[in-house]
Amino acid sequence: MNQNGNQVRVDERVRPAASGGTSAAYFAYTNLLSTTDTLRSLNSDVAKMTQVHESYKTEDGMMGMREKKDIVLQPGEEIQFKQGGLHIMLMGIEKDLNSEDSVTVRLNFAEAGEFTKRLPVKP
Ligand SMILES: [Cu+2]
Repeated sequence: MNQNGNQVRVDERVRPAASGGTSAAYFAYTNLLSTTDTLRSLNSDVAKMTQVHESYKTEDGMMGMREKKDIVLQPGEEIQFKQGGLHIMLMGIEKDLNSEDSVTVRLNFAEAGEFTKRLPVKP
């Protein structure tokens, strides 16, 4: 929520990247079930490895990021993957990602099953 009480929308996109590099995917997902759900695994069609990362401040004030495991969503809870926060990290990019390409990210939940998201590549 922002200060007006409106839901903040995530700019859905994947960052451009060169083959062999890394990229990140940004979007939001809401648990529409009436039960708690857990993210079991994720993958994408353009990367060798796909992980949920969190951004954090290191002891010397630098920004770092690390894998975030145990993603648990309460009923109705929305998770936002966005720049500077939780994000989907795409590692080992297998081809150049340029504007107007699109990328598929799949999230696998214990309860909701597979959720597929198609995202545009945008700087
Ligand atoms: Cu990351």
